[in-house]
Amino acid sequence: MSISKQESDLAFAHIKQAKRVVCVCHRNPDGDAIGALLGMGLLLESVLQDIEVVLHCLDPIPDTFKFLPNVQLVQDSCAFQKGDVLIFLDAAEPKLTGLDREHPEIFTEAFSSINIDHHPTNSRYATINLVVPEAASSCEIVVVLADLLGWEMTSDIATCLLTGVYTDTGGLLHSNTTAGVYRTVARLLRSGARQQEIVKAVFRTASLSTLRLWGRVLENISLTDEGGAISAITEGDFKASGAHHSQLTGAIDYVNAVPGMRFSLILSERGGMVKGSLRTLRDDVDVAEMAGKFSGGGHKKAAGFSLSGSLKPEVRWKVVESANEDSERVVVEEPLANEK
Ligand SMILES: [Mn+2]
Repeated sequence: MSISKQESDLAFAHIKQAKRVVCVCHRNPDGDAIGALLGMGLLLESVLQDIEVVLHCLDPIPDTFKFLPNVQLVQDSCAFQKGDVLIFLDAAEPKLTGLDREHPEIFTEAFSSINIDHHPTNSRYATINLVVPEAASSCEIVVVLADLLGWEMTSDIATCLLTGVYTDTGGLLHSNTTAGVYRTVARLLRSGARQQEIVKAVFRTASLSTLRLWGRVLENISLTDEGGAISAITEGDFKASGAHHSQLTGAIDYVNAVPGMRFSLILSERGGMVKGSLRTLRDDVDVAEMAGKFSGGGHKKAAGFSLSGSLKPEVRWKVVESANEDSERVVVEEPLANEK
């Protein structure tokens, strides 16, 4: 883990000069974004007596994470002012915050900013960039920063940060779960992180609409000649299941479970865009590179992209010779994408 004492001191020097600190995580927030946002917010509140701390996320917090402390304080708008110090969390690029168009000034030298992230594609857009690609989650970097600065870790803060560690490692199951991750988990548990609360809310709770949506994902899986397990979800599927786009999170791991595949992909329609989520279990496949071909990015084993457009179903037919001599041939239908 590679942030130095100098870097953490420098970051804190900027924070102390703020009139106000605005913490911002990426839009469509996941557990790591929310955990880092809330954990950082609580840490700052306890160390900054006279400086206001604002928590910002452009999109609503998914119900899954509503159990976290202070979640009701997250705002979806902010009037940025001179003297604000920005802390960006888990956001690889300015556009992922959703603020780059309406508030481009916060990404310029007019504002002091700190960028805490673990995505290797991070464009280092802030004044101070605490970017650690070896970290499995942004929450781990917040833990290191807090420990370097000697900030107190309460049970609430540890619960927020452990949520990010758990979600970005798929419950400590992904290949990014290093010894360092387990050390961080132990460190957070010692500070009173409420592990079972997280497990229950994040990994053992699914609404009926989520289960119905995932049912469609699983039903629509098809396998390609290139070794991909692919599923597709249309706006119609979202509507029929009553699920929001965010409820698709996690379904990819089941698509990725088909044995012998090189990669898995879920395509989903959302408001004139098609989002692609890519995963692989293999060391010789780089899905970040695949996502890059569609102007996306991410990690070697988990990546994504977003294109404008919609999904068009396509059916491919293939004649295969029958092993059984009684019947002359068998026609196999291979739906490539969702047929609804
Ligand atoms: Mn993350």
